Amino acid sequence: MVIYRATPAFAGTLHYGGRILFDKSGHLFVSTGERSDLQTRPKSQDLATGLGKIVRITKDGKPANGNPFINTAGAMPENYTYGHRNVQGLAIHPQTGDLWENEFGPRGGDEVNRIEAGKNYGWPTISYGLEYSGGKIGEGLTQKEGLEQPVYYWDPVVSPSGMTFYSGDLIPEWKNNLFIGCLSGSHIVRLEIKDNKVVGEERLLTDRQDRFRDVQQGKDGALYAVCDGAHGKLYRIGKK
Ligand SMILES: [Ca+2]
Repeated sequence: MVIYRATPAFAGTLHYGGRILFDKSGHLFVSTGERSDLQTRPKSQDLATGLGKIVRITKDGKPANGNPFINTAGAMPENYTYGHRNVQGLAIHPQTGDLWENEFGPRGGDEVNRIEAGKNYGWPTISYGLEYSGGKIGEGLTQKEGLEQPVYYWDPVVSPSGMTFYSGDLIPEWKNNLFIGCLSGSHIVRLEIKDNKVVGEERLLTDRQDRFRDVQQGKDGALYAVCDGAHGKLYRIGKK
């Protein structure tokens, strides 16, 4: 059964988003991409579409109660935030309960954002990246009134993918740190966060050349990371 379909359909093979996460009330956050093409890219800013969004839906696919655009004429009521490029990671901060995400930037400008209902995260109006050709994105702006700044960004890119906040007891010094699997970066990023700002970054397993697709916490308090590619591996990270 299809419970949600990101529309409009587009004949392409890039930027699907695709991450799914339950919130505390049992609703689903779902991320979508803007399908990469110059023709579909502006739809990140168009609330009448489901492209380049984080949506919030019930388990049977209806717009969740309290969604920010439920009463906005012409807007899809499933939409929760907009102005995203290709959201690959979703996680809820164990202390604040806030939703955080990461998304691919273009050439430069991979982002970590703290998500607040109804806000515009800027793509493609603002970005810390360039076109792959080296040209500017739009007017080449990095900031604009009314558009959210990322909490953190990378240039050069790391291609952030699945992520989780650590809440276990096995490695107490990692409590509430954000762990992000990186694809082209072929490492795991550990971010220390204080008062909603990143105050430290460490890169783990940098010598492996593995594409880290996702990282999650196990019931034993260890972190588990999966890799894609020809030699797909599962890592268990227990102690420093
Ligand atoms: Ca952004």
